[in-house]
Amino acid sequence: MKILGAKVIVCSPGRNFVTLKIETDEGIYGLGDATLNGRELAVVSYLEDHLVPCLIGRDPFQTEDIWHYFYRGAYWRRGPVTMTAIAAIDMALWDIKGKALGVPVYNLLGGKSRNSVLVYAHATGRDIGETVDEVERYRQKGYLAIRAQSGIPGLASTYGVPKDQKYYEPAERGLPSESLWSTEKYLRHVPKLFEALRNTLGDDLHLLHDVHHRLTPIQAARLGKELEPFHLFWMEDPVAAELQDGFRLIRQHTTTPLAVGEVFNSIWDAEQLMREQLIDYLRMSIVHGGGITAMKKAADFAALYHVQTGAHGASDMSPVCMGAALHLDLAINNFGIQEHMLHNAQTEETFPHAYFFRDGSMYPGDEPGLGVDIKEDVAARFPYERAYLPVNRKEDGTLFHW
Ligand code: GCO
Ligand code: MG
Repeated sequence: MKILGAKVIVCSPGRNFVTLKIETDEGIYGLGDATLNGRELAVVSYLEDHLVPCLIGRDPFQTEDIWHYFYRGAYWRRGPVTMTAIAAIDMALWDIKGKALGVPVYNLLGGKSRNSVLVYAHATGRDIGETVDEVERYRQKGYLAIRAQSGIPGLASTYGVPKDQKYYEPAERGLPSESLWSTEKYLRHVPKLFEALRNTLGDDLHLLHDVHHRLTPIQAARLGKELEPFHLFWMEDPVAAELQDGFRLIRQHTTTPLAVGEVFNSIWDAEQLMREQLIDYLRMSIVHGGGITAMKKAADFAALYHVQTGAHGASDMSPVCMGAALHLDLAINNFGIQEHMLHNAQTEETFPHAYFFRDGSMYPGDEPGLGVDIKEDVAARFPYERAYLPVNRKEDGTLFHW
């Protein structure tokens, strides 16, 4: 089998998605997600101008060699744009391999290691009362694990909280908006949120929280300690993770489990964190972590250090990535949990998929390949629209982590 060509499809059914479609001489095609929130067109150019021409004529079964060709062979390694582009190619090739062999991709990765994939949903509210109600609403839908975020008294906008009644969607159309931040107000508020959640909902539910990179190590240590009585499943991205050493300090102070990695694009971003057992869950996604080939290796390395996976699955991972994630989640032994942020109705219409949700878990389905397709005529109805994540400032105007 030979690769005949590949095209990059950009669409915006409510938010922007970039999809790579690789076509072969046997009529089989494969899909890969290439979406990098707010930097979508950089990946489109990287693929169209630099990688796709090198793919023509290759054997799509050579997932390992093609991955190294683009990673090692390019001389310039790593970085989110590069690794998202490589990931898209890798996902599409695994999709082709599965379709050609007539098997779902999980069977090429080791087969089923479990019956179902535990997922967590996002519950947010403008205040503690609304968040408690939202968590309860998700519990009634069957979710066993729920991430809880709430507006912070005295701050006009908060990460994770929708501005109107729609589902939370972090990227906004147009140029970046600006949010305001106060570490003090945040640190005073969050323990009260989890105290209210446990008092109202009891101990059974898995509760998660995303700090979104905003604390220093000693502040994160304080928050982790104050959250210990509420037994969180994890505290996510407590600090900006460039300084891997910073996690030692957090770890010395708290037993609240730590999850990190949604912005990582290479195993080297997490190697020290895993080797020194400074984290409990690796959040790298297939689309930003270099593909199925790279993430299978990262998961196997994590297993050596008792680190489990907890892949990023926000709405900016397209259904193609979600499908790919579920195949890997089902196949590896050290799977922990999968994030599941719902896509809107237009996205569901654009990307028909075999995966489904039932009783708190998800299933990739048994279709050959990844089990996700794209309706190009529907995608064409939703052209690209410039959109960015917000920029964050402290109340005195200092630029801060978003
Ligand atoms: C999460 C994430 C998202 C990101 C978004 C950025 O845990 O789901 O933090 O909300 O902010 O995916 O592109
Ligand atoms: Mg996050």
